[in-house]
Amino acid sequence: MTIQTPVTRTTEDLMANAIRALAMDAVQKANSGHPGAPMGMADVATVLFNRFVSVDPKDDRWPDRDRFVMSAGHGSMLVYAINHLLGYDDMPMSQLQAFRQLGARTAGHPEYGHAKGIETTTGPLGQGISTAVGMALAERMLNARFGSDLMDHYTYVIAGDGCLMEGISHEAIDLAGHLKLGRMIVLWDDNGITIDGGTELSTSTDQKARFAASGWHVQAVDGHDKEAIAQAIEAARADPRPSMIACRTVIGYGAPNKQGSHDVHGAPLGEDEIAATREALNWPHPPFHIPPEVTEAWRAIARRGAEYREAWARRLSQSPLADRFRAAFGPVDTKALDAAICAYKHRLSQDAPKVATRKASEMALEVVNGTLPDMVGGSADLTGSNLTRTKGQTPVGPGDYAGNYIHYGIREHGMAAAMNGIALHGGLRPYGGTFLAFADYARGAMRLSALMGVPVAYVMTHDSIGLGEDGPTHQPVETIASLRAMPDMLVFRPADAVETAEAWQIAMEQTRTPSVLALSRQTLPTVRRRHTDANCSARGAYVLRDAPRRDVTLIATGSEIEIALAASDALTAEGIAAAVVSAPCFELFAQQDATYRTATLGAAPRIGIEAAIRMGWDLFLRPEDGFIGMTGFGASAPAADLYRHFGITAEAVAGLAKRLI
Ligand SMILES: Cc1ncc(C[n+]2csc(CCOP(=O)(O)OP(=O)(O)O)c2C)c(N)n1
Ligand SMILES: [Mg+2]
Repeated sequence: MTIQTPVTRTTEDLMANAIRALAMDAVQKANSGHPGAPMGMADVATVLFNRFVSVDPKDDRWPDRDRFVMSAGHGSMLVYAINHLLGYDDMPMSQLQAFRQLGARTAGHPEYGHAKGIETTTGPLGQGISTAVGMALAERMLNARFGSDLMDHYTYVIAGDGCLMEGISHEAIDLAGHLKLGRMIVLWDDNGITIDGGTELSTSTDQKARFAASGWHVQAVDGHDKEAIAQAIEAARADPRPSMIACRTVIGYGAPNKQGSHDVHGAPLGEDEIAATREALNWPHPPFHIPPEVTEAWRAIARRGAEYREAWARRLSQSPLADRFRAAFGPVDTKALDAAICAYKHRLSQDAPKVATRKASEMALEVVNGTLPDMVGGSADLTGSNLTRTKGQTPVGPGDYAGNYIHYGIREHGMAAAMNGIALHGGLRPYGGTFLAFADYARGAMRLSALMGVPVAYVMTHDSIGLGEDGPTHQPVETIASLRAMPDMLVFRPADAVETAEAWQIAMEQTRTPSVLALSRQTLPTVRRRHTDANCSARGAYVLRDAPRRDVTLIATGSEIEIALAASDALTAEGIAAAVVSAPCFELFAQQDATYRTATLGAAPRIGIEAAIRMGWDLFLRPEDGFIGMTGFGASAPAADLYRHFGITAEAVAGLAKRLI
């Protein structure tokens, strides 16, 4: 199709063409990347920023800034171009010229933390729109706490056909519609094209009807008609429902021979087509050159944002809630947490409760939530099983955001992404629960927690065959190993109430690392009977029961500590000295120095015990050492029968120990 070249060009046309030119030139220089989406959505993005978005490149952490999420992360050049044009000091033209190169901030997909103004990592389609739900929810929750003077912004999302086809988008749209997140505005790049070709190859969904069915305000516009776009955004902001604007666009708009085709989705245009595009757009400037008047027009947006931020800062300084607000956006009070957890552990060691670690988690959360006022709990419809809701917590509901507990519904993936969004937004500290086996349903977003370094806490109960009768569909055997395989994620499997409290303390002290707490359904004894102020779990593994000498070292986690201790008792009765090492967190143990690790593990034969597969245990076990655990899926039966059936017993451990020494 041909594009019509307007006779006169408004400033916004030039601003949009600057995005197009930078996108096609950067992709060409990198010889890699996606010019189609940035060129197609350049008009929408220009109108959005020029007329609506409040950000201040001089203070990219300003809490009340509008959030902009490029959910179609392959269109990263749109973000880099805009951030360059707005004047972010870490996005000079040299960064655009180094697009997709090692060490550049301009990674293939937008990476949170690499450059200012990137609100979340996107690229896995569907994550951005779902993370944005958490941002929009956090905004309303903080608005309920601090009022519109301090928190009153929008969350804008550009989503492509891919984002809307991904299953997670359904969870996100459903949740946002239910919660009436009216400050969330999704601009759908309705270009009818994905990688394989036209969208008719793979979808027949009426997206507008889908959003409307979930309670969204829906509009459709020509995504190249700037006045229509502006009017639609205006209406979206005014409507109390979350809004979706279907922006009918031409992918690669401006490239006369390639636009409108999947050829322009993810490959450089080529020198000839770039020359033709310059001609068609009447953009005579050389690559990476933006005329000063165009830059100036973009900088005016930044100046407007700075004025808004300054006015906001004045309101904050005069607000009686200023200290509380700053504390919410500041670091966790680790001193208060340490004091509270220490006192609580003291009581536990004396009381020695016999409770499941999921119950112990609830008990620890009473302490944590009582100490840290910004905690936000939740569960994917398993509140009574995950035990994630503490006494004072009240639920968040449609239009009612004063609470601090979120019923995420049966949406594990959406919950995890929303928690990322809440954590990224700042001001609140999210945790949420489901069964450990369903970590697989949440994994895409959990992986982004780790990659971005956001300290979300995942409460994952029913952590082994020990859950019993629900059977192998619900019994994780490979899940713990797979989560341990994920870089930059702390996986805790505490043995008792004391270790569970310690795990919560460590998780809440993290500033850049998410945590998983794998917790038992079944009751476990308190094994840490001697109180220590020190957090023993912080070393990852430690000697729980020492032996006068080491004939064998039994290393276990979680519910299998009880088995290790029973085996140690049996062996001791036979004159065999068996030390027991508790290993609640492999990742933290791996960080200890060699001296500590050697002293903890000893030179004697070792046996690892965990009701899960062996993968990952090489951190503790040498080839000649033994392992008692699972080799396949579980079964449906009472827990005690299952442990016997799969040979995870004190007798089996003692027998293996005798064979090894
Ligand atoms: C979860 C996930 N699956 C697959 C991909 C690979 N991928 C990147 S872009 C894309 C097509 C996206 O189509 P659309 O959102 O319509 O983008 P457009 O082609 O219009 O730019 C695919 C399949 C991905 N990035 N994430
Ligand atoms: Mg598309």
